[in-house]
Amino acid sequence: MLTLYHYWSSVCSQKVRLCLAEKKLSFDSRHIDLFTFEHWKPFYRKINNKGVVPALDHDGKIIIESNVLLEYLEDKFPEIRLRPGDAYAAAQMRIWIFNSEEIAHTNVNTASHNPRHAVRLAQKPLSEEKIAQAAANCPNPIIAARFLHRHAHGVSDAEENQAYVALDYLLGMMEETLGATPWLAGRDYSLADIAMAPYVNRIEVLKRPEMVGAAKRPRLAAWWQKVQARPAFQEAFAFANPDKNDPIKR
Ligand SMILES: N[C@@H](CCC(=O)N[C@@H](CS)C(=O)NCC(=O)O)C(=O)O
Repeated sequence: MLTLYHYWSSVCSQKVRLCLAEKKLSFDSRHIDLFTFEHWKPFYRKINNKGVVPALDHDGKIIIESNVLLEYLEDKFPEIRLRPGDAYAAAQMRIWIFNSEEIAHTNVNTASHNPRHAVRLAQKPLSEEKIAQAAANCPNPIIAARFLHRHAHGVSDAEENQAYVALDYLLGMMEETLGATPWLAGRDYSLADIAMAPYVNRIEVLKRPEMVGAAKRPRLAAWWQKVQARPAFQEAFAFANPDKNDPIKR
């Protein structure tokens, strides 16, 4: 049995939901509300002591880290293949998975703070005491420090601009790759495309959607259309937000 601990619009959760949907695997859903700090509550700390989603429980065994989860699902459920058989193509796939962690994740997180995370937190303002308490419950000092810093100062224009510079660089590499092959790791859709799709989805709703538009990056835009047309994409991204008052809709 598969139980996924996830948040509806978290990019890392979307990655895993995409992989599960492509492989036609059903799962029990445990939605963890990041904006009421459920991911730092004692029950979830036992599941993922890094204080982040997602986490997967597979027959009582817990696996964390979205990119590790993608390969775990591929190894355990290989009937529908999402890793190229060819070693070179598999290496390309892993480079894109690595890029998704090294470049996409950090910078999308930075660029998402002011227009999304801060907006949500402002909906239900918390006393300074409650904020300090939430951070104290976070098991991961890196995340706790970032949370407190951003609560106090937000993300500066300089930090945001730097994040977009990094993302632009990454999207440029995608455009180049997609000039040579139809998918990121070669001729077949793979975990590489799954690892990158949620970030492209997010960039489209942030402040510089033109970065993924057809005028600037025609191959990337065509790839993005093909990704969205997949039934698994529709399924994974249709996961409804339980909080109907959330001002963020995608
Ligand atoms: N490397 C981790 C990153 C997980 C991560 O940062 N998850 C975000 C959502 S996409 C999260 O839970 N953030 C909570 C927080 O920063 O408080 C993975 O790929 O699973």
